[in-house]
Amino acid sequence: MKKRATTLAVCLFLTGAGGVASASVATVASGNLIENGSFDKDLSWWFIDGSTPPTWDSGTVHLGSADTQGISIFSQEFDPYLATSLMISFDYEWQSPVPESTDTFSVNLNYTYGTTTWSTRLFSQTSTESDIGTTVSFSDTITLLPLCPSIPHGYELAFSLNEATPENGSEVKIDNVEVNAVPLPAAGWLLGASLVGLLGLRNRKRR
Ligand SMILES: [Ca+2]
Repeated sequence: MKKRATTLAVCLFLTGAGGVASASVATVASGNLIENGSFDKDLSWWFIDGSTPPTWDSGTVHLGSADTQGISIFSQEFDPYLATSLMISFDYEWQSPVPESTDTFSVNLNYTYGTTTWSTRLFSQTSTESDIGTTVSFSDTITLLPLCPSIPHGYELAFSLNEATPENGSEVKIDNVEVNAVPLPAAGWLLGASLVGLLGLRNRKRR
């Protein structure tokens, strides 16, 4: 009974603080939650997939290539710990030449609970919309569902390129992938502490 009360308090705390992104104090997790997001030496830590798998080149990862057709995918799972908001950023650059067909570059945030996966599209761009040869920095803050630490959960950041034809296929270069937890405001932690205290007190009185 006591264990259940404590778990409930932690979940309430997360719900109460959900979605607030502001100043200082209590950090949930510090630093980049993604491993090898700068692709210094290779593609280690990344899951590589698709009919035309990505390749490593000079400290960057490349989706697709000039003479391929198919899907190119790379992804990485991470644990947001107690974060309720994440700042996700990366740099991308469409390589020349201009593809003859319309190809699509997409980035998704996937959340798996049990056997169900939810997918949020963070970014999508076609080759005809692209600014070929220019490095563009993407950055966005995503509010997560309130997480209860006692429930298994998993997040995955996934990049993909869909190439329609092999004639002048697309190639997208990616670098500096970062996922950082947005710190909770101090008030959220105080609320959590007081809820745990209240539930603890109620438990003691029942005995
Ligand atoms: Ca790099």
